Amino acid sequence: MARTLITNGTLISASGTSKADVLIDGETIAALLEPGQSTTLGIVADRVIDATGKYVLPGGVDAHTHMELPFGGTFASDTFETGSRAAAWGGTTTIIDFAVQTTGADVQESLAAWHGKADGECAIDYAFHQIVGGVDDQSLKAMRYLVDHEGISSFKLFMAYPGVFYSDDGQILRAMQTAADMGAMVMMHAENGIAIDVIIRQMLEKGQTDPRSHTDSRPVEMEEEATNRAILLAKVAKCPLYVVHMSAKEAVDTVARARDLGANVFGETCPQYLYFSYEEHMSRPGFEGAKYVCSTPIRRRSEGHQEALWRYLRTNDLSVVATDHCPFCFKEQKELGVGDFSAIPNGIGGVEHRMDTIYQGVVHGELSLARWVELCSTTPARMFGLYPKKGVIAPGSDADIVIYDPDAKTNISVKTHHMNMDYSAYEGMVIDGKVDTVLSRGTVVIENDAYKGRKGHGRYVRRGLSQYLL
Ligand code: DUC
Ligand code: ZN
Ligand code: ZN
Repeated sequence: MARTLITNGTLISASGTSKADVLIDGETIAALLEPGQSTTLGIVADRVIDATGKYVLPGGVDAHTHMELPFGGTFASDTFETGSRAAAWGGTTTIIDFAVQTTGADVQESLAAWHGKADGECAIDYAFHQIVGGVDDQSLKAMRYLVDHEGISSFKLFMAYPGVFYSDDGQILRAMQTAADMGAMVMMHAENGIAIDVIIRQMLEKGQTDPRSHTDSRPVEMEEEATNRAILLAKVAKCPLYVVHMSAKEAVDTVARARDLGANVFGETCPQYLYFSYEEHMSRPGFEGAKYVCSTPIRRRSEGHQEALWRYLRTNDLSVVATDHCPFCFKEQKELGVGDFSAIPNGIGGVEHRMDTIYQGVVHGELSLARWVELCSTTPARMFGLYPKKGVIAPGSDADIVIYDPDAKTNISVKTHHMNMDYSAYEGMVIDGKVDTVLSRGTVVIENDAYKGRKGHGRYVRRGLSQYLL
């Protein structure tokens, strides 16, 4: 088994920073050594990586991606091959993607189809959540099977998208009861889709068709109401609840209140909600705002959502930053919605930029280094039953490691990114810091600005139950 030694770096974990060398044996971490200890002990490594002046952190865990998601008559443009490679470039070494069951389809067959898309394609390790788009006796039974036999311990339900993924309150309650019984997590897309569809129709009738109408059609109250309803349904079912892609401060307020009362309720936000705004991005001239159409929507900066989200990331009322990576090209995909904002495929690609964009929170004094790692790696691993295989640099853990250079800069552009998209939502953003070297289970996959990995290196990881419950 090849041995690798990472020396002279500053180790960042969810609990703080320290000076330590990391010894890797094959695919796992063998030991953490005090500086100089490897020489004293006469340790010989096949390869030494000098991390002087750099941070050494556990590889990122992106708990929310949608490779090849069918949506709005098209498919998210990254395959597992292109998307997992882009993730590696950005310092993410595990993705949790969503297998999709639509109404009437068989859950286990839909999971098998997702395995078929990912098997042998990924550059990094991957796991799945299961979307249950049609809650009935059969799918409830399948949920139990997936927890027991398939390493899937979290199920996404939708209060939005009537006729596509939508579940009504009775269906949600039943799925939550089943999940609770199994110790599994329900993940919720919390927007009142029935009311939103009424607003969309009314806006289109009035001739409001431009991309920024997408935000106007999904008022803050629609997210707030649905989040609160999901929290109360979860309370009745005694089910852990994880609310995905939160953008409205009023919605996170409801999560914070539930958490203050000791509930197993958790919030996730995404870089797009921390950086993009209605005023600056959704309102760009022509059809440009379509690049930022996602759900929940990009909110008004003037309403204070961004500041509140950063604050909630500090207080842990938002516990995870994921990307909701759901890329669509501008040409031919986003353009499906020219003349009708409701036909713009919902989603932003960002799997490559999460570690960098959230590191800016450290640069700007919003987050500590430890909190950066906690939000982007350790908590998602614990939240979704991957810990301590993932999310930590400790003996016995997978050697998924990022060496991060705080003194370098990253220029984000469609010209240099690796996602399969014809634009970058982050175009022109200059970032302090840079992903320098990435190891996936002991194998170097990114080094010297080059991809050294291969498709098929990434393996499916079976997950246990959440290790994060209160
Ligand atoms: N939101 C998005 O922006 N895209 C895909 C699905 C979703 O819920
Ligand atoms: Zn969603
Ligand atoms: Zn999503």
